[in-house]
Amino acid sequence: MILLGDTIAAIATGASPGGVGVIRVSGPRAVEIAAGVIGVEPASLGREVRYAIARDAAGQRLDEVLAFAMRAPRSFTGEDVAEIHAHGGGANLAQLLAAVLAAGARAAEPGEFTRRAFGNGKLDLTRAEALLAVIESGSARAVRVNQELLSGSLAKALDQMEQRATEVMAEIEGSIDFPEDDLTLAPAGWAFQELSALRDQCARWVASFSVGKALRQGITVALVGSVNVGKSSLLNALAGQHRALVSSQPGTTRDYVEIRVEWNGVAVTLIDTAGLRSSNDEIESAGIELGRARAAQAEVVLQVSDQDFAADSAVDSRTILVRSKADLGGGVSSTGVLHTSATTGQGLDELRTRILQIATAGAVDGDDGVMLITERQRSRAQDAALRFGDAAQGLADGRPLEMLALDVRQAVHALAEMRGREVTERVLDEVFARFCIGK
Ligand SMILES: Nc1nc2c(ncn2[C@@H]2O[C@H](COP(=O)(O)OP(=O)(O)OP(=O)(O)O)[C@@H](O)[C@H]2O)c(=O)[nH]1
Ligand SMILES: [Mg+2]
Repeated sequence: MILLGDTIAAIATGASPGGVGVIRVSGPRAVEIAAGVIGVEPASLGREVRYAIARDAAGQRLDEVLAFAMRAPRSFTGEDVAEIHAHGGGANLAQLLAAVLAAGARAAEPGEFTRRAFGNGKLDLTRAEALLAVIESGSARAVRVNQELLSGSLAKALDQMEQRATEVMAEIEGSIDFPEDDLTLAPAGWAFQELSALRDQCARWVASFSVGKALRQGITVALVGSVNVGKSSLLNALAGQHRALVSSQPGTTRDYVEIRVEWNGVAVTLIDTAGLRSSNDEIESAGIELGRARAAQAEVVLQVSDQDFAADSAVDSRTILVRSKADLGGGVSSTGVLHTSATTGQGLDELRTRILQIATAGAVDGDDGVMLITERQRSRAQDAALRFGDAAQGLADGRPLEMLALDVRQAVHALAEMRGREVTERVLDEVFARFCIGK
């Protein structure tokens, strides 16, 4: 799809004051419009960078700039692009952009440059999403993961998977008239192995999404338990800072207290809550309620107690049983219970590890290093996993080959959607609306 659109322009650099700010212009008239503002034609990149004085329509001096052009299709968007590098500063750049718009460009929509790049086949949707993720990365680890995807690792893995699925489909369709002749379609034959492997691969990608999510948004961990069991002390010890009040008086914590830390590149918000007990104090009861509500939304809950847990204490998958004050002795180990001490630091490393394990569902990333980073990718991978699984099962059960072929075709369709092929304009609108203007 070639977008024969108009010419768009935007400030491409961040909002905070910087030494340099860039106005990006893209479209058929990009070079001509930039030339109108800076008084000379920007030379193509690789030849020369032009130094010039930018002026508005009335000839008023705006700024000293450097400018160059990238000619279609050898640019980010695949169109003619001109970049004007000016001094930074929001007001300064806004004046320059106004001059570019007055010269005939239209103000770009959020993500419109990247959308044009996508439309011109410069990157697929997984790379466009990775690009947004790189920009939004909040930690070094997030940058590494997102850069990997931006380099096209998921796109490449999807290509290979589509290739394999297409081969299986050809095999199935080729045998629809003569199924009995084909050993590869026997219940445990080659096609079954392939379909099962494809299903498992997609399922691993789905599992990797929670890691990506933890990386992007961070996780919250709530400490709950009775009064005086050492929740606030544990929070301080985990965070390595004295943040929450600690005292031997039961009911010390009334409001909830939050601390943000970074473990292993994952942003973790620790939430200390008011100790649970029945109370006639209105304020304390309200605090307990607040804590309860906050804990209900947390990815991980630390159930803290300074007494031994009953051997059959049932917990859900997001809860860790933490036996506190282990330095005082007397604790009896039971499976799944972690013994810690805020005083000596015992068990804290293990606790951090377990928290991260829960938040990332145990998976680090797909074994091919691929990690899904958007809900859109996750849902398409989930769909493909289901269809591949149905096809494999159908083969084992001897279902009609026409139905299996349909399953595989739908799986391939889901993979194509992941890459951004065969998707509706509405899906694209949603993806690119999350970008900032100028990207
Ligand atoms: N020996 C020992 N004492 C601890 C430890 N952790 C906490 N304590 C003591 O236990 C008492 C209660 O600690 P807090 O951290 O305030 O307990 P809490 O659960 O936040 O209490 P509330 O906010 O009242 O619900 C204090 O006297 C702490 O010094 C520990 O690991 N070892
Ligand atoms: Mg407390």
